[in-house]
Amino acid sequence: MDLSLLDHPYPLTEEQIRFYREHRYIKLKQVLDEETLAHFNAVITERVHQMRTDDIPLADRDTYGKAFLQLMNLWREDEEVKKLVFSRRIAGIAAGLMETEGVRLYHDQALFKEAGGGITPWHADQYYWPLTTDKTITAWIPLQATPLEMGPLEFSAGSHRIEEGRELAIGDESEAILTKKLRVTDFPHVIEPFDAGEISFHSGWVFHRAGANVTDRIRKVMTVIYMDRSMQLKAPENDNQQKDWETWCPGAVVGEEIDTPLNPVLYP
Ligand SMILES: O=C(O)CCC(=O)C(=O)O
Repeated sequence: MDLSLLDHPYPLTEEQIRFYREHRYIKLKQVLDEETLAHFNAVITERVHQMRTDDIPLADRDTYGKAFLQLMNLWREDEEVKKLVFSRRIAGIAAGLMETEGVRLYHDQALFKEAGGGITPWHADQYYWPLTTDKTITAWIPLQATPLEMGPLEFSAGSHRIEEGRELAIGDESEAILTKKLRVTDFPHVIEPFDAGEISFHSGWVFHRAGANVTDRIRKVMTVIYMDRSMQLKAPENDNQQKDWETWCPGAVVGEEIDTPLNPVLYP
């Protein structure tokens, strides 16, 4: 399997960088080709099935649990998945959009929204992260074309400017409060399908959600979360940040660069 595309640069235009700076999300087409996508669809599906431990029926889960199966740091379990997570093409886009020289891995996760799976409530990711600056970005990589019925990622474009609501964990409350709050702002609510090979990038403080998967197929998505290469650890401000420190960067020291074996530099 020729995976050389994973190392080919994906040049960004000035316009794309400006768009991201303004809206803190962007969707980019043809980052991956159909062959590469099909390969990782198969590899990641297999790995998710191996790593999955619980088998609680959808109906018995809470809103977060109904949103997706969530498996983390697949790169450490699977050399093949690692090739996607360590892709210089995707990491280079992350660095370009954040207008930073280099990026490190924070962690990866597979997010599989099952057939009949529920919504992903509105939230901002960085509430969970003990990181000092907003130079953080998630590559959301659908492993198939994702029509509206499957629950593609939605964004409140530019909503990183709102501070109220950042303190909400993902759940019924964040969905209720943020739906109301975001409706009365001028930030456009972007709900669009994803083509095969299209990837979105969003920053840690922009609010986003996803609809339910009303199809009979799983919405398979891989995500890679990057941070500025010189990101420092901050003292945790809530239990989730404490847990993230222990899980994603154990050994990192408050006030120092997060340079642990779990956080390799992926670009340049
Ligand atoms: O895939 C989803 O439904 C939500 C993903 C998300 O919130 C994220 O990647 O930050």
